Amino acid sequence: MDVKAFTFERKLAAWNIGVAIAALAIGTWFGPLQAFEHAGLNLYKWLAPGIKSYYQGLTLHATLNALIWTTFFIVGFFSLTIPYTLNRKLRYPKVNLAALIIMIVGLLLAAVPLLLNQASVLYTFYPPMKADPLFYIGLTLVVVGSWIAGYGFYFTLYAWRKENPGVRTPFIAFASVVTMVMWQFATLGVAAEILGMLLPWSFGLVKGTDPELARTLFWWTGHPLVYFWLLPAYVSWYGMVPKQAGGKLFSDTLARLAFWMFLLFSLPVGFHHQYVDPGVPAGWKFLHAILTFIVFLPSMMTAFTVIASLEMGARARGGKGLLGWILKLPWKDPSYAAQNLAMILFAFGGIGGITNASYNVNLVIHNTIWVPGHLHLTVGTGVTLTFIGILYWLLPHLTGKELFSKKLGLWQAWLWFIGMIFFSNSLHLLGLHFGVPRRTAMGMAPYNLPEWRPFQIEAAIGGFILLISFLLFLVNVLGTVFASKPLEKPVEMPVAESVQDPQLTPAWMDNWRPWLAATVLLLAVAYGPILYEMIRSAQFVSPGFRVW
Ligand code: HAS
Repeated sequence: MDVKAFTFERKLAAWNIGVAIAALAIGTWFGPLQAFEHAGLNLYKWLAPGIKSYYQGLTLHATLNALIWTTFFIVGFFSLTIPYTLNRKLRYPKVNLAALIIMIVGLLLAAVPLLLNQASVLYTFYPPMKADPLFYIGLTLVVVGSWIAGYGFYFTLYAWRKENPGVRTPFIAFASVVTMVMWQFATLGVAAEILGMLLPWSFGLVKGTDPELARTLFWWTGHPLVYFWLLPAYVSWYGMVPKQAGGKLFSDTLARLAFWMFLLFSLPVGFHHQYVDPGVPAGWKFLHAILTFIVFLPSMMTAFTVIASLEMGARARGGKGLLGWILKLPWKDPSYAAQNLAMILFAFGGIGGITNASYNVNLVIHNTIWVPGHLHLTVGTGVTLTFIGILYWLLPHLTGKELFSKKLGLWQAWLWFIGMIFFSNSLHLLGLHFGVPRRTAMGMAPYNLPEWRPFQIEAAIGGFILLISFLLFLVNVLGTVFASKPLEKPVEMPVAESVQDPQLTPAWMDNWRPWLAATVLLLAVAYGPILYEMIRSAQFVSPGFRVW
């Protein structure tokens, strides 16, 4: 592949990823501040009057990290993975450029009320909390921009398929496009919520809103959102990490099947976030619980396939024994180490996910600080540490410069791993044993009990280690961009070959129609009747509240 032919795609990726890292660099600071506040050390007072409260900080933290860092990184990453593995330039580069511009405009618009404390509604923006209209407009533009980026990718794949009839789509391009299509379906819920309900309400065009309907539309998007974050990490775990480990993708067919299953089952599961909502009948919660247990399966298939692929690589490097091969994995490569450490903690996040999905256990942990424990193992480590690991080869690839320091990269990955163990362990225990609430400035809460303190201090220690880890990452990014030597030999995107010739993968695994039809059908069954009923009986009576 001639990388020079992809100059536009590389610039596009660099811009997207630059914005993503900038968002992470701002959003991350608030994480340790929250952990310190819970442990009784309130540093927020030093940020006043700029940042007015814990809740403004928490909104900035989750919006910038969970929504902005991820979305920009993913769109930037796919701007390379799709053209590179198809060996074809983007079909309509202007479409993808327009997408980037719209996303940046959206981000800037949303930033204004966020920074002015006019939208401290947390990243789930549940009504009846009401934000400034600019916040909703900004988020809408970020989502619309990501749709347009998706259209650019679909046109590219479509053109490639016409030029290569009968050829199986290369796995990485295939999996990247499936992710964007899933996102397209997923975001219909939040689009309906914002455009149909929240925006007119925040402009004062309608007096009231219906929080239950809004929450349901939100979680139509909210759960698949987590797979939108996860699947690009899986693209790397299936398609790139085996190459870095010296191995091959264990099964092209199994990998594709996992992605099709994610398209089908990521979407109709939103009610597992609403088990305690009184307005949702039990039968619908049951259906979504069953579907949630099904969406667990492609992740188990991923665990099996990825570990098998890594084992093959390690054995090819001389690894022996039942587990001894693990030592032969390329642990000294920061890109590899970060991603493997991310996988290990993600497995624990997955176990927590199944706990959450189980109705009666969910009643114990729902709205407790256990949930942030879960989400920091999944999006905060499985996804974010993987993206950081990807950046350890991607930054040199994009800048043409050596990674500033491999050693710093390794320290960063291990410190993240260790810090997150402390942090998430204490959050899980606080939630499970004591029912400590999430999203609460515990330092101010009169009911904060002394026996919670040791765990809160453990979380603060974890938060501090994570902060150090993040600073090392930033030094490596800035060092690579501004102070590193030019590469002697270009760094290429690692692409793992498959053990089995992809051409032998059954044709129906590369045929979009049945999978798209099944997705629409399943969505219609899992949401159609209940949404009809909710819309029919909606009560748009709740005024907006500003609780911060
Ligand atoms: Fe979740 C809440 C259920 C996965 C993120 N989740 C959240 C929230 C977030 C989130 C952000 O059912 C909070 C939302 C809010 O603000 O209210 N989650 C699940 C289930 C899964 C799951 C069943 N979650 C994720 C992922 C996330 C994420 C992925 C982000 C990326 N989650 C829930 C539920 C709630 C919830 C309820 C609501 C709780 C409540 O009451 O509020 C599953 O998909 C997980 C499957 C994962 C696995 C792990 C597979 C392991 C792999 C690695 C293998 C490699 C290894 C390395 C071990 C089965 C693939 C080997 C090592 C070598 C050395 C070789």
